[in-house]
Amino acid sequence: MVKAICVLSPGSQAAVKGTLTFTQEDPCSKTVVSGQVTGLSPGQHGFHIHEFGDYTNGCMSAGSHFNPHGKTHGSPDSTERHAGDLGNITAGDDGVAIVEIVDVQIPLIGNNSIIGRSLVVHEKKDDLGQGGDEESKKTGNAGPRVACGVIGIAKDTFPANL
Ligand SMILES: [Cu+2]
Ligand SMILES: [Zn+2]
Repeated sequence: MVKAICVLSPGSQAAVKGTLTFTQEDPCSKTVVSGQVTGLSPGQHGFHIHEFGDYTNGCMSAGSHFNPHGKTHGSPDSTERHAGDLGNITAGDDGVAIVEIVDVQIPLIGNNSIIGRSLVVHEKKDDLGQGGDEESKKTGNAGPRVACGVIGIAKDTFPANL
């Protein structure tokens, strides 16, 4: 099993914090993302893998949505989506979002591994490409990046598994 971890760093809202773990059993299995994000405004927030693991100028340096197949932005359930499109997470009135996502397009092993890229949490809801404007097909109109973090190899992954 390969395991990766992402500790969120501040973006446009310093109060947003979180730790997410990523696990993939073998090259054919889906990746499981689990953990929690706190300090959010109640409601839905766009949740994506972005292309660069770069925090030089904060979350803006993470680049665009991870898109190795040249697709347009969409829902995680759609065939027309960026690989990094994980939809939305939902915070309760306490500002806490519990994350439990299983996805086939964000491998930790092999080509298109997301290790070394970034996870970004947005201020607004991702419209999943259904917003009817041009931006919807690029970013889902999810707005500012409230927090982000680089996805790194976790200590209980053996290098031989990568
Ligand atoms: Cu994003
Ligand atoms: Zn996207």
